[in-house]
Amino acid sequence: MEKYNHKLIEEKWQKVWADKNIYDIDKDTQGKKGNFYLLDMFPYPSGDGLHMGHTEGYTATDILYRYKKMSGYNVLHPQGFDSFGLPAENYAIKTGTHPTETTKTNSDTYLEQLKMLGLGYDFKNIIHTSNPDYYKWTQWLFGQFFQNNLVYKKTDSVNWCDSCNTILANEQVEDGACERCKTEIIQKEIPGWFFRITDFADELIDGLDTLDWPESTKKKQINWIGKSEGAEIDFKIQDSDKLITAFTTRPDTLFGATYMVLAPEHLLVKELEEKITNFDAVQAYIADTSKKTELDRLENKEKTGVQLQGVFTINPANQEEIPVFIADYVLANYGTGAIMAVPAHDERDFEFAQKFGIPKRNVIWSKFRPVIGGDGSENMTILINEQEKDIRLGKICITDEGILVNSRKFDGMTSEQAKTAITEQVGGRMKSTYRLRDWSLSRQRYWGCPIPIVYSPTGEATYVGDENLPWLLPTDVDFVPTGISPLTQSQELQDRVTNLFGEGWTAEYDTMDTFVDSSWYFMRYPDTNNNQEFCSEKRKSWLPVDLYIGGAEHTYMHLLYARFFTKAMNRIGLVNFDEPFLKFRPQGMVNDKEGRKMSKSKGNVVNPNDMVERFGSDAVRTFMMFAGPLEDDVIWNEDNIVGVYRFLEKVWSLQEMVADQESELVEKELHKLIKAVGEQINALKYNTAVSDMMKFVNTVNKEKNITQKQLQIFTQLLSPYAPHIADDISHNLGGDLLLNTEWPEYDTSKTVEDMVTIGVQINGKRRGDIEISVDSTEEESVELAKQVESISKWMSEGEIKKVIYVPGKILNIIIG
Ligand code: ANZ
Repeated sequence: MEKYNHKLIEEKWQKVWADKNIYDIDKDTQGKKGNFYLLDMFPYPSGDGLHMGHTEGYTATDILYRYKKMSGYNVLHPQGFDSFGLPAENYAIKTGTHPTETTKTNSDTYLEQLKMLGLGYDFKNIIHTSNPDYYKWTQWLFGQFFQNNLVYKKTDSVNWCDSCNTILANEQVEDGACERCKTEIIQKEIPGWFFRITDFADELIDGLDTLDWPESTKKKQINWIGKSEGAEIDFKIQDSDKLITAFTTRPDTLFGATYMVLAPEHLLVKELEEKITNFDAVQAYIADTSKKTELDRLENKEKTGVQLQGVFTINPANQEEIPVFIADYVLANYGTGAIMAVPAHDERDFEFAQKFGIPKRNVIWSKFRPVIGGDGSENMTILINEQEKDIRLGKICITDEGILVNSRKFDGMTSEQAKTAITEQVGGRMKSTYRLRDWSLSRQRYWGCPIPIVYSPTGEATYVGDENLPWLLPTDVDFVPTGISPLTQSQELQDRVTNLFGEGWTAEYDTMDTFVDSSWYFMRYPDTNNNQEFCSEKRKSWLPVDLYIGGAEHTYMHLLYARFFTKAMNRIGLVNFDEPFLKFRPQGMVNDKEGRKMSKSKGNVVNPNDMVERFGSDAVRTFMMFAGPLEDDVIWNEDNIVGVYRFLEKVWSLQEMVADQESELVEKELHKLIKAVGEQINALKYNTAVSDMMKFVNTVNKEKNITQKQLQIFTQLLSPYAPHIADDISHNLGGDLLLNTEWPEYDTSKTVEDMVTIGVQINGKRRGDIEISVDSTEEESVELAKQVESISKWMSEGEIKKVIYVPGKILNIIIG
C-alpha cells in the first residue's frame, strides 16, 4: 500500500468538495434536529494573511459544524471580511495602492487559505463590509438610528490620536495611548457623531444574566460599564439663586462635607465670574488643566486647586457655610462634574484638605476600625487608642462604611440606612452614574463607511434617505490621512450633494468607526443577497447566533457594541431578540515554544501555509485541537505536530488491517469512542477526543484487526478533525462523502464498562448479589439491588440510613 501522502489527498478532496458544493446550505428548511447558527469572528484582510490564532478558532468551529451537520442539524457556518478600517487602510498606505484593490487581493488570499485548511464555510455568501451591497445596510441602520434618536451629533472633548489622525472611542484607548500605534492620546474639542449606548447601560448589565458566556467576560463588561449607585444632592450657593449639584456614592457622609469642588471645566465657573474675586487665578488654573490628559489628572500626584474666593455654599444637612474650589482631580464628564468633599472619609479629599488647611469632620464609626493595625497582641489596645487619637486629630482617613456619628438624628444608623434617609431629608435624588460613555463613531479617515448625512445651508443634519443608498464612498480623493477628513477633497461628493439636495448643501465628511460594521454583520449572513432588506423576516429565524467563538480581547469593544446594536434594533422593532450571541467561548492564544506571544518583531511568527505545506492541513487542524482545551493558550511546538502526523500515518495503515472477522475488543472500544467523541465535541472538549481516537488506533494496531464497517465508522468520527484523510479512506472503502453521512450511533450495551458481581449486605448480612459495571455510581448500585427480590424484601423493612459502596467490591445498606 502507498504511504500516506497528505499533499495528494488534500488537493484531491478540496477539489471534490468544491465541485460538489458540499457546503451549500438550504437556509429555508429546518434540519431534522433543527437549525444551528455557528459563528466565527471574521478577519480583517491585512497583507499578512491568516495567522495561527485564526487557524485555531476556525478549526474549532469547523469541527462542531461537521459534527452538528452529520447529527442532523442545518448549520449556518458563514465567513466574511471586516474589510473597512485602519488595518486595511494602513496596509494600503504602506504599499501605495488603493484600499479597494489591496482589500480585494488580501481577502482572496485569505479565502485560499481557508480552503487550504479544509474549512467548511458557506463560501457562496462571503460578506465584505466594504462592499456597497453590505455598507448600504450599515447606512440604512444608521438612518434608522438617526430617525429614532439613537445617534446624535455633539461637540465634545474626544480622544485624538495625532499619529493615526483620527478620533478614537474610549474603548480604543489603552493606558492613555492609542491602542494601535501607542501614541499618547490628547483631548480635542471636535464635533462628531455618537451612539446612545449609555441609554442601554442597565440593560447591558442585566442582559448578561441570560447569556452562556464565561463569568470573566461578563465581569469585564460590567466593570467597563462601571455602574456606581449613589445620589445627587443640591447645595445652594450663598446670596445667589444658583445650585451646585454633587454626585456622591456616600450621601451618608453629608454631615462631614466641609467643602465642595467643581471640575475646572464646569460651566458654573464662568456663570459665577462676577462673584469670584480671584478670577484671574481661577482662569490660569483652568488653562493649566486643559493641558493635562485624563490619565495625568487621575494619577495620584500632589493635589492642586484654587478656591473660588467669594463663593460659598450651604451644606443642606447642617446649614453650615462651606467654601468651593476648582481642582483637576474632579473630572467634568463623570457624575455631575462636582463633588461634596468629605476629607475624613475620602482619601483624595483628605489629601486636598490637608494641603489647604480645611477642617475634617469624622462622621462614620467604622465597624472595622478596632482591627485596623491590630495584630491580636497585647499592644493592640494601645494601637487602637493611638488610632482613635489620630482619627480625632484628623491624621488618618477611614473610608469604610460603618455607623453614623456627629450626624444629629442620624447618629447610630448604618451607612446603608443613612444613605437613603439623608438623601431624602435634604431633597436629593438616588441616582446611578456610569463609567460608560456614548460611543463616538466619527473617524477622520478615508477607508470607512460614509456617514449618510448631509447638511442644509443652515447647518441642519439630515439623513440622505433610503432611496440614495448606498451612499457611495467617493474615489476622487487622496486617502493618506492628514487629520482632515479626506472626503472633504472629493468634487464628486460635493456635486452629488448639490444635485440631489440643492445649492449650499454639504456632505458629512467623516466615515464610521469600523466597529459599526461588525456590530451587526451576523444579522446579514442568513440573507446576504437580499436587496430589499438587511434580512428578511423569514431568514431572521436563524438569529440570534447559537455559538460564537473568538478572541477574548474583544470583550469590551466588539462584544459590547454588538450587544448595544442588537438592543437598539430590538427597541425600534427591527429584530425580536435583544442579545446577539447566546453562547460565547473565547479561544486561547497560540504562542511559541517558549510560551511567548507570536509577533513580527520577535521573528517567531509561524505561518499556517508553511505548516500545511509540510504536515498537511489535517495534521495542523488535529494538532491545534490536541494541544489543549480551546480556552487555554496553545504552545506551538513542531516536535509535537510530528507526533500527530504519525498518528495520521497509523490511521492510514488501518486500511491494511481490514479483516472479515470482528474483534470483540475493537467493537467495544469503537462504541465507547463513538460516545466519547460526540460528547466531547459537543462540550468543546476537543483535545480529549483526539487522545481517545489515538488510544483506539493503538488498540486496533495491537489486535491487527478492524472490519470494513468499523473502519468506516472510525472515519466518520475522525472526519471533523481531519476531513481529507477521512474522506479518502472512506472513499477507498466504497463510502460516501462523510459530511453527508449520519453521525454513527452507539450501542449502549457495548459502551458499558466491564461487569462484575458484587455481594449486597443489609445491615451487615449478605442477602444476595448484583451484576454491575465497575464504574457505576452508588445510586445505580442501590437501584439495582432493589430489583433483586432476595435483597429488596430486606430493604423494605425500614428506611435506608446509610450506604457503604465500594465500586467493584461490595454494597452494604444500613436499614433502620
Ligand atoms: C462624597 C464622598 C465621601 C465620596 C466619601 C466618596 C467617599 P465612583 O465609585 O468611582 O463612582 N466623585 C464624584 N464625581 C466625581 C468627579 N466628576 N470626579 C472625581 N470624583 C468624583 O466614585 C464616586 C465618588 O467619587 C463620589 O462619592 C465622589 O466622592 C467622587 F467618604 O462623594 B464621593
